[in-house]
Amino acid sequence: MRILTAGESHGEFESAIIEGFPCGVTIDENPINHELSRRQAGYGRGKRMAIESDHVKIVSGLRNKITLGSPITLLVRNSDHKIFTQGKDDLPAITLPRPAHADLAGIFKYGGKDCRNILERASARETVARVACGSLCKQFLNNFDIKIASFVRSLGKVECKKNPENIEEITAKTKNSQTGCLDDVKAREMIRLIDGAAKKGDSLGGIAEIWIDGVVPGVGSFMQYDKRFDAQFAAALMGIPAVKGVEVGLGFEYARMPGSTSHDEIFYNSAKGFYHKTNHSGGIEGGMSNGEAIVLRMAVKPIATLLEPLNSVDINSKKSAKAAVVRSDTCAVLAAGVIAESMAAIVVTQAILEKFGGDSLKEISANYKNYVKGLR
Ligand code: EPS
Repeated sequence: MRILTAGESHGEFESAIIEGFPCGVTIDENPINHELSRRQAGYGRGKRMAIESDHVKIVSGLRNKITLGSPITLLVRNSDHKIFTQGKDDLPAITLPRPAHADLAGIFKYGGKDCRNILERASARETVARVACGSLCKQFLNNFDIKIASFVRSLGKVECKKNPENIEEITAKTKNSQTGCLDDVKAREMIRLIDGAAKKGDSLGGIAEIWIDGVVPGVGSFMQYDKRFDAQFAAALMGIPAVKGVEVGLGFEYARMPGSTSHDEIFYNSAKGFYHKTNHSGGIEGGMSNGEAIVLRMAVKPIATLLEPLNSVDINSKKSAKAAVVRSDTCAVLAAGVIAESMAAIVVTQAILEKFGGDSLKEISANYKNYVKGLR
């Protein structure tokens, strides 16, 4: 399965083409729209989210809501459409690159004097298309009882120390939550922190944690570096704008512990089969799923645009000045978690397709059932 997205932040559409999605999968637009609205939510999002009400239109690849195996095209219209492919807009040039955004490096790479030519595509608005694709993948994964959820582990220095018992707890606790935090006291602290940052024209980052439940053992591979499941998750999560770090299971903490207290011991009983009592490896050993929940964390840096801007240099005059101020969010860690769920759904779908093969859901399900039978 391959995915390409296209679209500028203020162009007419965000779009994606998914090629290689199996045939025979029932796809409903409602859950896609639900995921798109989750991506828009969260305390600290900016004014753009008040303008947009993201809705998908699927224009190819389905017949009567069932996939045909042909390329699937997804479109999401930008309400705030102000740049045109065949017309002229009246937007002023942005010549003061924002530290931490793609502005300056993009000008080096593509030339020109207007950072807007860079930011239109570099904007996190593009993740709309990824979430639409991820939601399709989630609908495919439902057929194998694979569930994905996320929560906000920390925002700035406010950290939720509570560990969820299972994925259902994450889904229940984060439903309609403004912060995506599992701990009500910490959630209130997060809101105060965001209010304080917004008042000062500052921005915030944080850590989102993603859980994937129901992946059978043996998905992914140790045979080549790019087949390792953890490497694929890391690449997919690092590909989300503003992400600066990814951990699997204990992650960096694992390196600080001796093997005797950190590795997950193996047990067996006839009801569960093989299992672990701990999950420090985050559900992945040797580049493959081991049957436990896959647990990923990603560090999201603070939003690049500051309303109280940092120092920059004008691209034309080369004189020091404050960076450009454009409409932005104070914080988007909850949204980043939703995007990460989508990226994870894409990775798991690709790996399931690779392991169980087949062009249709029927064929893949038969291979899957046969494999699961042999696991005990
Ligand atoms: C975003 C849309 C953007 C930003 C944000 C994310 O809309 P606009 O630039 O028109 O306000 O709100 O993007 C960034 C913060 C960024 O740095 O790119 C969205 O739809 O998620």
